[in-house]
Amino acid sequence: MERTFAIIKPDAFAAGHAGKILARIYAEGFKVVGLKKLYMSKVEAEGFYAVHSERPFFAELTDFMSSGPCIVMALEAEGAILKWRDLMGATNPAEAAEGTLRKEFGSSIGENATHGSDAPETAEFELGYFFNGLELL
Ligand code: YYY
Ligand code: MG
Repeated sequence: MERTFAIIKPDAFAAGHAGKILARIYAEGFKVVGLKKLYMSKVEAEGFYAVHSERPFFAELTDFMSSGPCIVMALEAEGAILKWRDLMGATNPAEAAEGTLRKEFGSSIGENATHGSDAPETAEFELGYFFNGLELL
């Protein structure tokens, strides 16, 4: 079993899509081993996305991620990292496949409804950034 880190981003949360996204997560066979609602500060968003700090979209991205509440999750499944990336779809909702979460709930490349770790090392960093071990059950 593998674990990945996922976020229902502020756009999707504010639009009231969290319930539908969670229903998809369960329907696709993920186990939700951690879940909490939080309101990221700008500094917390910058730390989370530190890998993108030199990218031109960094300021916009971290403003957006600290613009409202979101839901952070630890998801468990066989091949959870790729499985969740597949369910989310492409970064740009306009290029995301039919039936993916970003296609259904994303509105632009910046406001794309969900986040998912892209590799085992990033999953480990991201899970540890928002959860302590006792919170993952
Ligand atoms: O992993 P993923 O979220 O699919 O994309 P990343 O390339 O890691 O970028 C992180 C985040 O940054 C993306 O979800 C939206 C935003 N972003 C952007 O606003 N503009 C871009 N050209 C690329 C990414
Ligand atoms: Mg990424």
